[in-house]
Amino acid sequence: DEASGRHSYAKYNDWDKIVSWTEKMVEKYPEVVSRIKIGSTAEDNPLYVLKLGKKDKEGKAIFMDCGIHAREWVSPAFCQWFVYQATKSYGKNRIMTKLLDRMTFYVLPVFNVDGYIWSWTQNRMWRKNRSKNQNSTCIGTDLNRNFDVSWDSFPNTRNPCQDIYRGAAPESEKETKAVTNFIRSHLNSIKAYITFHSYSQMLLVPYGYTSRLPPTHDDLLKVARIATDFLSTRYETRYIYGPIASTIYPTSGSSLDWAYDLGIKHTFAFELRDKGKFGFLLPESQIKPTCKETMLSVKFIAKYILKH
Ligand code: ING
Ligand code: ZN
Repeated sequence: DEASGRHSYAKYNDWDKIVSWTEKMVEKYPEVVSRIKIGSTAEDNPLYVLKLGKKDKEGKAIFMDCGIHAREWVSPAFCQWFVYQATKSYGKNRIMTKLLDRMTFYVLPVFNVDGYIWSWTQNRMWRKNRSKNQNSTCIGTDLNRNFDVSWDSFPNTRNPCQDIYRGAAPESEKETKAVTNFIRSHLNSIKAYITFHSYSQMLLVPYGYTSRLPPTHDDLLKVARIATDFLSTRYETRYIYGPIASTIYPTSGSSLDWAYDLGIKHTFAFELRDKGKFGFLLPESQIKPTCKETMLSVKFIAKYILKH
């Protein structure tokens, strides 16, 4: 039974295991890890951010979230891997030590907790959160259409029975609100926003709501190019990169566009493995390789942020 046994970085972990894992990380590495409850979900589960970095320092910060979509299980697996690698290399690996000494990583390992639980217990292919909708018996809002950026400009997000339902209003969802409040209150330090999805093997930059290119497009594209080059060095995994609208499809109300227009100049969305053979049902044997190659990209982005 998948739900029994211990937490493992090589397996998909259910929500209960992830919660006890967050506690364990704080206990094991109190100098560099703390846990912040940024809010709670529609079904009253806690939303936890792990704060990584040497205590009592100012400095630049990077906000990362995983699991905004329930069925994309390799995404939370990556956030757990990132925290694991960062903590265990602190004081051992020169680059990671420097990063944690000088900057802060805010890691939200599961954004859509209620949906994640639902995908484990009821419907493996669930995407949205689990909040009730008025005037519809269909459940859930797509949290990645619920942000206050060009919200509602695409009519295909208006149907509560669809997987890409935008919600009743921008930030109507408790999960969205918790994240946007947290980011807004740390805007002085947050210099980059990275969100992890699966699947497609892409590294996306703004915008999704328009085919217009953002003012810092050249810089974003350069970072994306080098980041995907680093990623491919480990297993030759091919990623494509570019703006959301032209690389995957046009979308409105996404966290990436919202974070960029809020003023966070470095925003990236990973679409992790694979390209469709297994899709959301990526075998556990691919978790570690996916995490290892992605780590190279994220470390490069972090180093770039520290320098610029
Ligand atoms: N893909 C993303 C989605 O929300 C995306 C693509 C990423 C759009 C970032 C906008 C911003 O549709 C998946 N697989 O969820
Ligand atoms: Zn997704």
